[in-house]
Order: sequence, then C-alpha cells, then structure tokens
Amino acid sequence: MTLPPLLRRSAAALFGAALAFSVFAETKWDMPTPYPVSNFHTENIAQFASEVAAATGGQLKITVHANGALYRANEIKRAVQGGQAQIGEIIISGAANEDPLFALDTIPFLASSYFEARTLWQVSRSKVEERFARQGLKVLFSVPWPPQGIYAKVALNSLADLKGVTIRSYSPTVARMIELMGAQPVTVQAADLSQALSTGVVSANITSASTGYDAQSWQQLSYYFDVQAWLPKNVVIVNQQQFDRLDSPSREALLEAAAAAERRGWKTSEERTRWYVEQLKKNHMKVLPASADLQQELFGIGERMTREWLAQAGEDGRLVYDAYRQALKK
Ligand code: PCA
Repeated sequence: MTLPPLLRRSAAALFGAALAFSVFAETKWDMPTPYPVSNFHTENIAQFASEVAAATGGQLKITVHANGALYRANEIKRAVQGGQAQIGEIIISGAANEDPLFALDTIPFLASSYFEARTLWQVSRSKVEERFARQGLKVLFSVPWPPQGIYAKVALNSLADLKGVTIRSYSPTVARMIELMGAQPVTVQAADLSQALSTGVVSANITSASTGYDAQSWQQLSYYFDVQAWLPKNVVIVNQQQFDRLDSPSREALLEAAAAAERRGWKTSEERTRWYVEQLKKNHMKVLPASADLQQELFGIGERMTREWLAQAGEDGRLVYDAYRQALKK
C-alpha cells in the first residue's frame, strides 16, 4: 500500500517518536551484591538479571556488582532503601538488630536441613516481607546458604577448646552464639574473610562449606566441623518506589524471573552442598561431625537462643514459631 505523502510523513514521525520513547523508557538498575562472582548465589542472580533483560526486550537492564564492589555487604540494604541502588542482595540476618523476624533463620538448630529451612520460609515469608515493606523494600526472592559449621585450627572436643578464641561473625545472631560459646565475636564480611584469617584478626569461623571454599579457608584452618546448625538466607530486595515506576510488563517479567530464581537457587544450594564439602576434603581439611559433648553444648545454646528470640519477637514471633512447629508435625 502506498501512502499519500502527508500521511507518509506523519507515519515516519510517529515511528520516530515511538523509537525515541522506547529509548527513553529503557531502565537501568544497579544491583550491588556481597559475594564473589563465582558463588552460586551470584551466578543465580546473574541468570536472573539476564532473564529480566531478555523478557523485557532490553527495557530493564540490571547490572550486577558482585563482591561488595559497589556497596559493601553491610551498606547494601541502606543503599537500596535510599534509592542509591535500585535493587540488591543482602543476608537477612545481617539486619537482625532491626527486627527479630530477621534473626529467625539463624537461631541454631531451629531449622537445620533443607526441608526444615523450606518449611520455616513458608511459614515466615509473609511476616518477613511485611517487615521489609515497612522499610520501603519489596522482597523478590530468597535463597539459603548450605548448612553452617565451625572452622577451626585445632580439633574441638568441646567448647572449652574455643574459650577466648576470636571467631568471625557475619550477623548479630552469629555474634550472640559466639558469645554464648565463650569465644570472642569479630564481624568480618565474606569479602574480607581470607584476609582477616591470614592476618590473625580472627582464628576461627562459622559459615557454610560454600564460603569456606570461596575463601579457600584451608589455607589458614585445618578443621571443618559439619554441625549443620542453620541455613541462613539471602534475599533480593528492590526499592518499592523504583518497582512502582516500572511499566506493568516489566514488573511482571521481574516477578516471574524472581520466582524462577528462587526455585533454581534452593535447588542449586542443596545440590552443591556435598560438592562444596568434597572440595574442602580435597584441599586436605579434616571434615568431621561435632563430638557428642560439643553437639550437646551447641544444642543448649540453640535452646537458649530460641527462648531469647521468643521473648523478643512478641506476638508475630510466637505465631510464626507455632506455625513452624505445627507444619513440621504434618
Ligand atoms: N556464607 C556467608 C553467610 C552464610 C554463609 O554460608 C558468609 O559467611 O558471610
């Protein structure tokens, strides 16, 4: 069909305007994350970002800045709240001082398998989301770390072997546990872990086989006690105002990619756990279960921290806790 000249010109103008609009509508987000590029959380997030770009035809571009490079681990939440970064990844328990709900997944031995961790997330998710929402943050997805164990230089028969030892902590709850262990907590972010160990700022650690592998902890520490105390979760949060500014196809694409990332992340975390532990062994770490004495002492700390948490967490805490116990019985 040939258009009369006037119509042709206006069609061209319209097309030009549409092009200009689509360039204008392109949204670029910065996404600070705390962990190394090769970590499974970061890989999962990289895939999430590329799925969002693909699903929006490049309209929403998320640039991932891993390893605390844009904002350090403990600055990311505030950066997203303030809108300096639009989206980011944090470990939920890093914010435990702000709200007891953020401490729930680091109470020792409350949820120490993938099944239990999944159940705990199912019963606590809406309350955790609500707490973030009060701070102007929308939760997109959450993925657990492998179970947490103790890294040490010497064999541990009981807590007496850790008396006064400086132990690296990544959250207020972990610090509380270390205190109750009779040791000395020092907060060190994952990105600084190997340096803190090699300079002697800390001489033991509580984390997963995954982070022990990332930090090559066999260089300073000889033992990994695979006590499986809890599975802390990371969460990807977005600034609610930035989210609201997206057009609705972009919002949908983001939520869909987030749901896929959550499913994929839980699966990968569980599947890789054994592999990570194998890597520690391959690098000549002694991987051991806790001795009966140590286990009993740690369980005692878990019970105490559960009581302390219930006392702090009020009505909502009690509801979540009861729902969790109930769900496990089914
Ligand atoms: N790795 C992170 C948090 C929990 C984990 O397994 C870290 O050690 O910082």
